[in-house]
Amino acid sequence: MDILTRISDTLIGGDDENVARLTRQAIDQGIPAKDILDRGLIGGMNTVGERFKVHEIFLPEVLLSARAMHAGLDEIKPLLIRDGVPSRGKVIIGSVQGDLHDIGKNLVGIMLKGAAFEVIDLGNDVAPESFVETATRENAVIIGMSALLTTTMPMMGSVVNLVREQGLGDRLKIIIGGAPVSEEYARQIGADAYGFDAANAVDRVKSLVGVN
Ligand code: B1M
Repeated sequence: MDILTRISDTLIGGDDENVARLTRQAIDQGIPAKDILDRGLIGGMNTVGERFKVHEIFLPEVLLSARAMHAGLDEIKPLLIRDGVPSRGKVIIGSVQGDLHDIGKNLVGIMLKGAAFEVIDLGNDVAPESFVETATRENAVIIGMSALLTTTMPMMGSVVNLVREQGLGDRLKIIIGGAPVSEEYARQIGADAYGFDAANAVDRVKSLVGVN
């Protein structure tokens, strides 16, 4: 069995220590971080999602897999982040109010740091006011929101409305993402961009602030 399949299987089994160990081993073998991420870690997490949906596994198992995912991400993070590069601007990120899913959001944060943005991560379950107050105080150029639940998606619209009400829309752009979100939804609520994955989020943020 190749090492990426082993990472994926071990993540599905929720074994964080061995996911970290295998991820280090894959790095040592020279496998690109993007492959470890896409085929090993995210691949495993997608299977977890499918099994959870059909009630083959339950929340405790999903939580263990999420912990294992974070353990793997911690190992590849240094490969995705470039230090000491001048900042291209501040980005405020968070999972919206009511939403505790943070793996995708964390990944977006890591990739943005890798593209030389200064990232302020507000964590999960972030109130609309908190996004906007922090962005104003920090003079941020972007707010990035993640939602994984159809029930929490509408909070994104609340943030867009707050930004508009406060007349900040000219200098503060909004990008949204997460499994139930779409380009169409972004248009509907008046967000400036939608990112379908973390790498695409970086491309969209770059074009919003006008850098290559
Ligand atoms: Co939950 N969960 N969960 N869960 N969970 C989903 C989302 C679900 C689809 C599972 C399913 O039924 N198949 C389902 C949602 C159904 C729906 O609303 N349509 C669901 C449910 C129902 C729930 C609970 C309600 C379950 C319950 O309590 N009965 C509950 C809600 C808790 C809450 O938030 N209030 C719940 C809880 C949990 C855990 C806490 C156990 C755990 C989260 C742990 C954590 O995040 N620390 C968890 C997990 C792990 C999942 C699944 C299995 C995996 C999510 C994940 O991390 N994927 C998920 C099933 C699935 O998505 N297949 C599921 C990997 C991650 C890299 O992908 O986050 O999609 P993702 O991010 C992607 C893109 O979406 C994008 O980039 C990333 C890839 O590069 N992206 C952005 C994300 N944010 C972006 C922002 C951007 C741009 C791109 O710009 C700013």
